[in-house]
Amino acid sequence: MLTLAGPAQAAFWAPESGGSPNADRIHTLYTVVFAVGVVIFVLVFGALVYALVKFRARPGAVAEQLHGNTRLEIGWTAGAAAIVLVLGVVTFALLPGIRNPENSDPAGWPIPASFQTAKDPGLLPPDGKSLNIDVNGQQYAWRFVYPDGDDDRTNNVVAVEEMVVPTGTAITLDVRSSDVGHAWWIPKLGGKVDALPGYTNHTWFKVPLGKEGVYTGQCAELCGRNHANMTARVRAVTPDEFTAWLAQQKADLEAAAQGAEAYRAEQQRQDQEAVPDSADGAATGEAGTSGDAPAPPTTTNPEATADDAASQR
Ligand SMILES: [Cu+2]
Repeated sequence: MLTLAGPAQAAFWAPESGGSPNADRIHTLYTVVFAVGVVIFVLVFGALVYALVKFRARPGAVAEQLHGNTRLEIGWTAGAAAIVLVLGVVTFALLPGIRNPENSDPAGWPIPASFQTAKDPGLLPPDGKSLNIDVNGQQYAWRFVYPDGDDDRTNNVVAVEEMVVPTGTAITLDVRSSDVGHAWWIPKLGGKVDALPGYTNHTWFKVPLGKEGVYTGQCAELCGRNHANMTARVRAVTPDEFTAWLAQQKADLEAAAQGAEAYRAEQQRQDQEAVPDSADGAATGEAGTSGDAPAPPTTTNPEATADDAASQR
């Protein structure tokens, strides 16, 4: 009864689909292969059951001795070859649409030209424009870094666990890991992609306009004791909502940077106020013994360090 329940059936015959064209094509491919398999199953088992019943042993019957049937043997060899050929042609016809990103829709999110990353053109849609998000797996969460127009990842908008994306827009992903092997998988948005340390894999998806919503998935590679809690989530919003979300994240980031700046300035001011104490201590030859004064800033002498290293050798 559990296996017959609707949700259990959702991805039983073929992977889930409906969130991105590549997932839909994977689903189509599975359906075609499955249908061919069902036809072969019915034919083979039908012939087997028919032969078992029709030619079963009867008292007094003598089995006919025969050898080979050239027409039949040529037939099933050619038939098998034709089946493999059909499956191969269908697969290779659908593969490019699964692998290669599609252009954004005209009503998709307008991607700023500065957001374009230097990427192999084969990993970008034909028009060369995508919203490229860095997906980093780490025990036990996914971290998403959005582009901001420069080459480094400093001060970029970051999301953890939930990726927010605009609909109707080509999203390309650089999938990496900072510790062990993970696998990125949101079934409705396409196939699994390994997230490996020291290597970057690529995938893409495009949630159709009007299909806004939350698409869930799960780390698909056993990555440690908390692997089961390493969920993945993509929230697809309208392009306008995405513009607002990105602006809000950016504003929060700047507010946090300003807060940190103000905190550092305050700390520096307090340190400077405390300086006279330690200067007195130094003057009387008691440096390092005055209890409440902060230690004077230490400077690293690169030559001394090099000498130390040399003497250790
Ligand atoms: Cu994982």
